[in-house]
Formats: sequence, C-alpha cells, structure tokens
Amino acid sequence: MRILARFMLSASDLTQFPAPGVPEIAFLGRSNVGKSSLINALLGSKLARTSNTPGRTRSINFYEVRRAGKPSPEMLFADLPGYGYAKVSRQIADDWARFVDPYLHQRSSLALSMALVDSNIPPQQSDQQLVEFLSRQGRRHLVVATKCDRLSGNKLQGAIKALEQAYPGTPIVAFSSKTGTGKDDLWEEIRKVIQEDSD
Ligand SMILES: Nc1nc2c(ncn2[C@@H]2O[C@H](COP(=O)(O)OP(=O)(O)OP(=O)(O)O)[C@@H](O)[C@H]2O)c(=O)[nH]1
Ligand SMILES: [Mg+2]
Repeated sequence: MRILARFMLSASDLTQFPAPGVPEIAFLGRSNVGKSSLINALLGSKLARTSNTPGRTRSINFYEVRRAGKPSPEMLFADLPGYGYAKVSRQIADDWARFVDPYLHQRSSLALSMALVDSNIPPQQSDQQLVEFLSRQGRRHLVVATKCDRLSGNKLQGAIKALEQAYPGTPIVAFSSKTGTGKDDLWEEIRKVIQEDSD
C-alpha cells in the first residue's frame, strides 16, 4: 500500500487547529522518544523534523494522510510536543497547559493516541501519568516501545514485560524506526480504528 502524505499546518494554540474531520492519530511522548521518527517511518518520508536536541517539536504539526488511488485524505497525523525533559521542562509544561491538554480533552476527531515510551529505560512516571490520563478520558490508546533496535532479544523481552506491568490492559507494540520493527503492527492498529470510525 502506497501512502501519500503532506504537511498541513503547525498549530501553537487552539484557534489554529484544523477543523475536525477525518479521524486523527496523535503521537505523544517524552522529548526525544522518537515521535517524529515514528511518523516518518509510518509515512515512508522525511516530512517530520527529527533532532538530537530534545524539545524540538514545540507545536502540534498536522499531516494529511491518504492511500494512493484514494481521492481525499483518510486521516490526519498529529505530531505533538514532547514532555518531561528537564532542561526545557518549564517551556514544555507551558505548551502542555496551553494547548496540548486542551487538545486531548476536546479534540472530537481524535481516534487513536500513540503513547511512545523508550524501551531502553524503565517505565517513567510522566509516561504513566499520560497513559492514565488517556484512560480516564476514555481515549483509545496504545503504548509504543521505541528504539527497540538498541536491545537484544532477552533484554527486549524483559523491557516489554516491565511495560506490561506498568500499563496493564494497554496494547504494547515494540518499535524501531531504524529497522522498521513494529511498523506493520502499528498500521494494522490504525486501519482498525479508521475502519471502525467509518462503520
Ligand atoms: N536507535 C534509534 N534511535 C532513534 C529511533 N527513533 C528515533 N531515534 C533517535 O532519537 C532522536 C530523537 O528522535 P525524534 O524523532 O526527533 O524524537 P521526538 O520524540 O520527535 O523529539 P521532540 O520533537 O524533541 O519531542 C533522534 O536522534 C533519532 O535519530 C529508533 O527507533 N532507534
Ligand atoms: Mg519531534
């Protein structure tokens, strides 16, 4: 399946969000966890800017996504600013309060939230807070364990087990933007949600 995507707009407050329409997939997680890299891997493009400097994405970047042959976009991807990085945490906390939190509360077209967590570190409190928030809001979500290429088989299994304990009942997908591991599983999850949305 060939995917065609294009950058739509960058929003840094509520009034700039695109009008809700097609189902939206949001990518959330701590700064530097690999949100923009995941979007690029799914889209097979370099549309989302990635960086070694945590806190690079400071606004919500929206992308229109459609399958080749389809006349109109089927979904939007939303790349959200990261949280939890000490050096820039003040600014980031402001961003969250000002427009990320309202986005998660109010966005009617939000169909699936991907909560990215780094598979190389133990479960983090800030990630748990996010996942609990999504659960409380009744937002459909899953946990994506990123950068799994850095872990050998045994270690990865241990990491996934720890995440299963930290996020009981939440689907967990091991992912690497370097190797493509988990990409098909994530597309499968996205397709399910889009399908259900149109039923
Ligand atoms: N080894 C490895 N490195 C990765 C992977 N995904 C991302 N990275 C690296 O991690 C760094 C951060 O990636 P980004 O995709 O920019 O992270 P982000 O979550 O969008 O970061 P912010 O926008 O700052 O919140 C970059 O140096 C990437 O090359 C992965 O699957 N494996
Ligand atoms: Mg980013």
